[in-house]
Amino acid sequence: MAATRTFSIIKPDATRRNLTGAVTKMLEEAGLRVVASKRIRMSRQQAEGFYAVHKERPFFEDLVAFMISGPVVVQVLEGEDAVARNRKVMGATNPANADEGTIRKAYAESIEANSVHGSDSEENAATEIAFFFKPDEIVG
Ligand code: IDP
Ligand code: MG
Repeated sequence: MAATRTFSIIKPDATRRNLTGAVTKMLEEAGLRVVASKRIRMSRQQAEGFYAVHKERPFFEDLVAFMISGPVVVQVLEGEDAVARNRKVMGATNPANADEGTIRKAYAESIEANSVHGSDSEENAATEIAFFFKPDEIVG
């Protein structure tokens, strides 16, 4: 199977606790390669745009406030079946339901401050990658 790409964010709860390397190590050990990475402070406009699919959800305002509360690390990950591979190593949205060996089981603080984002489909991965990266910033 050919390598594919997905989009990841190391969220503010993880950057605050200096877990960028620890999270990235788990991604790499799961067979994913970081082919683009930058540490940014998201603007409110970016966070609202990125999470627009959730704007009717009751937690939307809190989620946006959380995502702009500190730096994040946006990454493009490459690997075999990258979207599913990343979702597997991330673990369930709510860390209380996350399997052993997953990033959220190891590091998430709560259902909101759950350390990582990962695209949920190939189509959304392409959209999310283009939201934060120019093609020449991705080096496979
Ligand atoms: P996912 O990140 O596992 O794909 P989504 O349902 O897409 O989960 O939700 C996006 C993000 O919104 C979650 O990662 C989490 O930070 C936050 N979130 C999801 N559900 C809740 C909730 O019930 N309360 C508070 N925050 C939530
Ligand atoms: Mg999601």
